[in-house]
Amino acid sequence: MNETVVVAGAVYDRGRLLAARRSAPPELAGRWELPGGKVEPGESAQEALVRELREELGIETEPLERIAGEWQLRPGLVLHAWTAKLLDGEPRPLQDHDELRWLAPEDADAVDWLPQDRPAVAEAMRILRTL
Ligand code: DCM
Repeated sequence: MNETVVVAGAVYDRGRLLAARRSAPPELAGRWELPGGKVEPGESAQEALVRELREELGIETEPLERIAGEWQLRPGLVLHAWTAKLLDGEPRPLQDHDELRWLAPEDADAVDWLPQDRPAVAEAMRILRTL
C-alpha cells in the first residue's frame, strides 16, 4: 500500500482551537478545516505538520499527539490528525485559506467543517477541555 497521508493540525492556544476556511479548490472553498497538508516522501508526519503550518499560516508549532483514527479522503489519500501547540507567531492565511477563527469548545459547531474533519474536530475539542 502506498497511501499518501494528509496530516491536519488541531492547533491549541489559550483554550481555543484554530479553524481555517479553505479558499481552494472550488469544491472545498468556504468550508472549514484543521489546517495541514500532504506528507512528502522522506518526511515524518510531525515534520510535515510543522512545515505546512509554517507555510500556510506563518506559525511555529509543536506536534503533541496523534488523534486516534484515520479518514479516507479519496483512493490513495488518507487524513490523520495531530494536536499541536502554538509556539510562536500569530496565524495569518498566507495560502489556501481566506479566514481563520479561534474556537472555544462551546463554539465547535459555529463553522461549517469539512465532513471528513468532523470526527477529528470533536476529539480535539474533547482533548482541549481536559487541558
Ligand atoms: N484535506 C482535508 N482536511 C484537512 C486538510 C486537507 O480534507 N484538514 C484534504 C483537502 C485536499 C487534500 O486533503 O483534498 C490535500 O490538502 P491540501 O490541498 O491542503 O494539501
